[in-house]
Amino acid sequence: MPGLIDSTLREGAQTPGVQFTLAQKIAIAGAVAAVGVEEIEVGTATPLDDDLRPLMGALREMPERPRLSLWCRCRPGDIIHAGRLCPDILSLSLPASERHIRARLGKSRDWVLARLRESVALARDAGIASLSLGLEDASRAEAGFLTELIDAAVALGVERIRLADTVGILTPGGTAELLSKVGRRHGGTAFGFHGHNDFGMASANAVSALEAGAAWADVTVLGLGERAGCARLEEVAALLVLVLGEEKYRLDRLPALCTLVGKASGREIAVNHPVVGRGIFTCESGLHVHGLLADPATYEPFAPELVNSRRTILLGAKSGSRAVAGCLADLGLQVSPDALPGVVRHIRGLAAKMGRPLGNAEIIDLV
Ligand code: HCA
Ligand code: CU
Repeated sequence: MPGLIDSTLREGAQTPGVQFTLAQKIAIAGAVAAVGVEEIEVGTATPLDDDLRPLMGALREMPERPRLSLWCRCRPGDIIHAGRLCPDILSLSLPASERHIRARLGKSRDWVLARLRESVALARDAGIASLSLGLEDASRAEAGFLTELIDAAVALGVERIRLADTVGILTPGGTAELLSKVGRRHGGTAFGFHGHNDFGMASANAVSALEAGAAWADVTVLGLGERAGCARLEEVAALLVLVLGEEKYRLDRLPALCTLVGKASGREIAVNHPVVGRGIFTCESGLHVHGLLADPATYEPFAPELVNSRRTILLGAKSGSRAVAGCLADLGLQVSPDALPGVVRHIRGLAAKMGRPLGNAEIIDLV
């Protein structure tokens, strides 16, 4: 599988209220590259963005850099501008659904097909070697027209075609069906998938697209993006490595990347955020603590150290005697088997009264 395209600097930067500085953009790209992501969508090609030229210049100097792409509307001025910025690949974007073509733009299908031909020709004239076509709202496009658009793009030699689930309405099964269908018709073309998270399906859909033969899936750090955002880099990369066995991303770099993007975007990272939440390896309930002490894999899908974290076992109102015995042993405290039930009762009672689990010092005091 070729891999992931991080769009934190393009779609992520569109998030309401998010405004990265040039220095932040350079730092984020460096941290994304450190994870081993294959391609970075650096921004939207438009003469209105003063950061793009210095940003592309700085990123081109990165050692072992990912491929650098730009996203671009099919406007002549923007395409010519993109050519001057020399991306490794330019992603031209056009709407595929009736709603976007007619209601938003007041145009026709023929207009879209004509724009595609003109834009590809203009991009080639501008010296852009590799082209991607992003089909906006592909998940709601009429099937026949979607096929017509893809056929036209393939005939024009577009190297990659990206299907966007712009309003996040696909299920993982529907995503797989869509990608398998286009893949069957155009075996030689690389397909990409860009999924939104309006129903919480974005990361699952990204994985589903890859499993169904997509070469590329778009992601953003912390799922930044319009509305509920996009597929999350940290979730998709961790699943690819830890469940599907693709040993190509450095997961220990994810916490630093997410912290950096969290600060730059003003977003808190939830305690239970998959992969990088600070509470995901904390356990208090007796049943789970017992399992973890016997064999961590009973209740952990992967070792915390793989994502630079560690396990925390709390003693509280839900703790059982094995958890208490295990924790006391860890703290170097000796309690006879006869006294253990009383200690457990005390710990549970005190924790319930305080409404929180006990810290080490409180446990030592109590014992
Ligand atoms: C947007 C556009 C887009 C484009 C995707 C693409 C979408 O809403 O800003 O060109 O591949 O989600 O449709 O991000
Ligand atoms: Cu999008």
